[in-house]
Order: sequence, then C-alpha cells, then structure tokens
Amino acid sequence: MTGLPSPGAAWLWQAGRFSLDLAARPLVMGIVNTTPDSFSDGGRHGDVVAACAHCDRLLAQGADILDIGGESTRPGSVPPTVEEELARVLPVVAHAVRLNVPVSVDTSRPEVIRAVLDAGADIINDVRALQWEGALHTVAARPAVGVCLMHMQGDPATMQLAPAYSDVAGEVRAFLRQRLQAAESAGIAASRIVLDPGYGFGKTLEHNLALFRAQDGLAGLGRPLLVGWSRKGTLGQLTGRAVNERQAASLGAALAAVARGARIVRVHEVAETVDALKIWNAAGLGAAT
Ligand code: 7PJ
Repeated sequence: MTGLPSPGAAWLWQAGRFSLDLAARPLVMGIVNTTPDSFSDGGRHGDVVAACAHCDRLLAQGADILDIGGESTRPGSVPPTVEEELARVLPVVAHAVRLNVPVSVDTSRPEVIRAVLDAGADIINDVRALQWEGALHTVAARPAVGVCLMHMQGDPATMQLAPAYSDVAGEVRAFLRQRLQAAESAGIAASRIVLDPGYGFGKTLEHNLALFRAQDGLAGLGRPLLVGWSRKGTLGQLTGRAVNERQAASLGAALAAVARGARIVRVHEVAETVDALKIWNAAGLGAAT
C-alpha cells in the first residue's frame, strides 16, 4: 500500500450496500416522486402503492439507482412537515430496499435522513448539500452511505425570482469544493461523495447554459458528477415544449451531460435513457476519461 489512490478510485462511488463503478459506463438514476400531485397529502395507501409500482417499473427498465423523493423542490414550493415527508417516503424506501438496487433518497432533513438510513437506504441526495443543521453529522455517522451534494442558490420557494451571479460556473465550482471539504472534514470519505451543479436551482436560462458549457470544469474537483436535466424549465425554454412534451429534449440533455463529463444522469424516462446510452456506449463513448 502506497497510500495513493489507484487510478480507477476516482470513479468508484461507495453507496451503502453497493460500490458503484462509474468508469465503464454512465449510470441511470430513475426518479420516483412520492409528492402528491393534487389534493392528498401523500402517504395514503394508493399513493404508496403507485410509488412502489413505479420503483418496480423503473428497475425493470434498467435503472441503476432509484431516487425517492418526498419534498417537491419545484420553484415556488414550500417544504412539507417532517411527518408528511416520512409518511410519503418511508414505506416506498422499505419496498425499494428489498429490490436489491441502490436506493437514494432526495431529502435535506436530519430526521428523515436518519429514518431512511435505518430503513436501509444507500444514498442521501441532498439538494441543500447537507447544509441543514445536523444533516452532515447524521450522514457522517454511517460509514458507507453515499451522498450527492448539489448546488442551489436560495431556496425553492424563492430561488427563481432573481437568481444572480457574476460567474456562475466559478461560483458553483467554489461552492461544491467547499461542501466537499466540509463533508470530508466531518468524516465522510471522498469515495462516498458525488457532486451536482443543480441545473434549474436558482439559475436563469443563461446561467444554466453557461454552467452546462463549463460543466467539464467541475470534473477537476476530483469526484464524479451527477446531473439532473430531466423535464426542466430550461428545456422548455429551448424547445417551446410543455413539461409533458420534453422527453426528447430530456434525452438530448442527458447525452450532452454525459458528453460534458456526467457519470450519473437523474431521469424520469429510464427506458429511453437506458437505450440511448446503450448506443452511446456501443459507439465507444461510455468509458470515463
Ligand atoms: C435534482 C435533484 C437535480 C439532484 C431534483 C426536478 C426537481 N437532485 N432533485 N439533482 N432535481 N441531485 O427533478 O425537476 O437536478 S427535483
């Protein structure tokens, strides 16, 4: 042992029960939304059954990771209570953990983090990069749990009102570097961490595109990139399509994100993305460089 990381070490992600190899091909994270669309509070039997069935469907479609979320972070949204979030998420996590696939949970709250890790979740995907009181240490206390640290300017309730940067790519990079260091200082090994520029989170069309074009530069932080473009507003602005018509744009964005260095793409359309990446990989573009 020399103490130096092996050349492939930068492409391994320790994610709970799994050690994910990001070197050979990009991975697909399938989105499982447990937030209520209309009048319910979520967590009702019907909502839970539907979300569990969605986990099964995405796994059959070839998802490498399932990402379960109980807080809508769409622009203008307000967080649910801890009780609401737990009622939505916990039964779905318990189901997904039994499917023997890496299970990620999209949450920021230490109470929810603790409960889903007790239920066997492998990854905490935090759009607030573990900045909420207690979150960092709750994750650090579990030796193998994976984490995605994402950049957001402001909070979901107000983030799209007036996003402002002097150098969006530089500021996102500096933020991610600082959160990576904070996580490592708290005892979270770098091998457990991936980073995310947070497209659409406190960013205008121009900010998102400047960041996208500079995305390769984030690879210099030394950890793999996870990217979520699926159905986002910027794709609507670029194509003129409503949210339910953005499948092709989402697919194009996922491939462009991989071309710009992403190793995990977070998507709604798992089957289509898996197929598109099969062609990408067959063309010799899949291996990390
Ligand atoms: C993202 C996310 C993203 C990560 C959401 C939506 C909004 N987590 N959670 N990256 N987006 N890591 O899907 O439109 O971009 S929720």
